[in-house]
Amino acid sequence: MYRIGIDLGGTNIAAGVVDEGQHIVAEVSLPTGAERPAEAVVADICRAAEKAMEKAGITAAHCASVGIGSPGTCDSANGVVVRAYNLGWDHVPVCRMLEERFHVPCRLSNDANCAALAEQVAGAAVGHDNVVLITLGTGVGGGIIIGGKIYDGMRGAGAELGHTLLVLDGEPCTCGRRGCWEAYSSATALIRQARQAAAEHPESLLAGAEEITGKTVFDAADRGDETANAVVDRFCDYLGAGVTNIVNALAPEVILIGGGISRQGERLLAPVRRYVEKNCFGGPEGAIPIIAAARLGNDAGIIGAAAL
Ligand code: BMX
Ligand code: ZN
Repeated sequence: MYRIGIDLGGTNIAAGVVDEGQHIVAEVSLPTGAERPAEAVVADICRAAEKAMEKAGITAAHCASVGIGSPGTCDSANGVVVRAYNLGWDHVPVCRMLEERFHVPCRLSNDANCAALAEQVAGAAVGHDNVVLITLGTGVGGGIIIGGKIYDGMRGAGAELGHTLLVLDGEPCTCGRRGCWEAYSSATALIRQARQAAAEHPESLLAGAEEITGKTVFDAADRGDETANAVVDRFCDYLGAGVTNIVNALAPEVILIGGGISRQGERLLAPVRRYVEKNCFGGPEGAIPIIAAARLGNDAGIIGAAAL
């Protein structure tokens, strides 16, 4: 039997057919067109899934289930996307809509929850039952696996680790509050921090860069640029502080860091590990988890959604 996994994002819909060995055997991606009504987006989710099945040479009759990962608050028990501001979705009963089309059970969870589940069943956290994954992208996504299962709290509103407080009265967050971890540790936040530093240090490579991306900042740091190194060091401290909060709250066995910035590997991970060892409750003798990069990259959304 196969399962369909759908990774719904603000920019793209990716649908994949996943086999029993957790491999994506066929995948189709379409633009989300989030400015359209939810019905039109769901119609394209179905179209992407159908095209992926066609590519794999199967039909819905060969599939046991459909799973979908969406940004925002997802009521997984009822299959409803409660709120996803980047999609403009408010109480969209996406599972019912997909079940009507494919006549197989549909499961829904938040995008980062799906990525965490994927890493646990097929990625960097295989063999561990208590795992936290954070994704550093436009925002900071959080996925918590406890006892091998997604934990997202009442009405699926939990595990929003990006919106735990890091700085009282701090930087504004996309959620309307201030000082959320997301406002310090997302790729968006890193770019903002680099732009500020570039304005203060016109001699820096960052000031000369045509466009600042997360990679530009790390590249300039690699080339010995002091300003860029200071930005990266501070960014790692913010990340370390947030990871320390997770260790103190949950002491999971593994904490994985995903998203584009995680490709920086040890330049990011080593300072975060040092920060946690120095600052977590219990110190170096405390419950220091494995802190590593996520492994599945863009495939995590599809594999995790299918695994729901
Ligand atoms: C936001 C929030 C989370 C999501 C996270 C990562 C919305 C629409 N999104 O904190 O639910 O998991 O972003 O999303 O409320 P990404 O866009 O960075 O991948
Ligand atoms: Zn927030």
